[in-house]
Amino acid sequence: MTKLRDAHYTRTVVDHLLLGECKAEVAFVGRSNVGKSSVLNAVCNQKNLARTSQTPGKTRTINVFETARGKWIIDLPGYGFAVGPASERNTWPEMIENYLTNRPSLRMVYMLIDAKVGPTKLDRQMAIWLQSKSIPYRVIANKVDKIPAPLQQARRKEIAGALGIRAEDMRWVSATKPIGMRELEHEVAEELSL
Ligand SMILES: Nc1nc2c(ncn2[C@@H]2O[C@H](COP(=O)(O)OP(=O)(O)OP(=O)(O)O)[C@@H](O)[C@H]2O)c(=O)[nH]1
Ligand SMILES: [Mg+2]
Repeated sequence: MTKLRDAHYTRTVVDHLLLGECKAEVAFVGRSNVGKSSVLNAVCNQKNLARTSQTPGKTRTINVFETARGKWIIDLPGYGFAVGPASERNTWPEMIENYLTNRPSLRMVYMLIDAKVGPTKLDRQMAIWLQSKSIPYRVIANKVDKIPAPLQQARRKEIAGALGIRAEDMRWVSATKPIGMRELEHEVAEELSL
């Protein structure tokens, strides 16, 4: 058990400048519908902390969840799925980019990949961009429950290979089945020095 289980919603903003300071934070990024909000909930062992949906484009704002005083977990909008008015669509990537490049307290970005879909072109671009900005990130393959058990090892290597990282350096989780989530919980708690 970690303090992540005490996490509670604190605020929603559309501009990182309105966030204020904190001691440490981690954030989830990835394609729309990859399961960022679901993984956030699962890692905190809570069902309805962040809003989830079967329809891509559910999270459209920067949402803050506090686990202990000044220790935040951030749910971000997804990328790669355009819905809504053009003006709103255009603000998504910028909102994410501005957030990621302007938070000195950001300890780790968890970049989610759909284990079944594999890394998309946008996922690879995001990884390269994070590297170019020296933003610490870790790749998490989610929805691994969709991969039959005998194929999982090969799939894991394949996804890591496509991203140019070692399979051991990538987390392998499911937000809906109990796979990999407790390890991730401890890792996040450590990043936040909880
Ligand atoms: N089978 C399976 N489904 C999952 C898993 N994680 C999330 N889902 C489903 O995927 C859909 C999208 O989940 P969300 O958590 O809303 O995804 P998101 O990345 O936050 O999406 P946006 O907010 O739109 O960017 C929901 O129907 C979830 O139930 C998983 O590990 N396995
Ligand atoms: Mg979401």
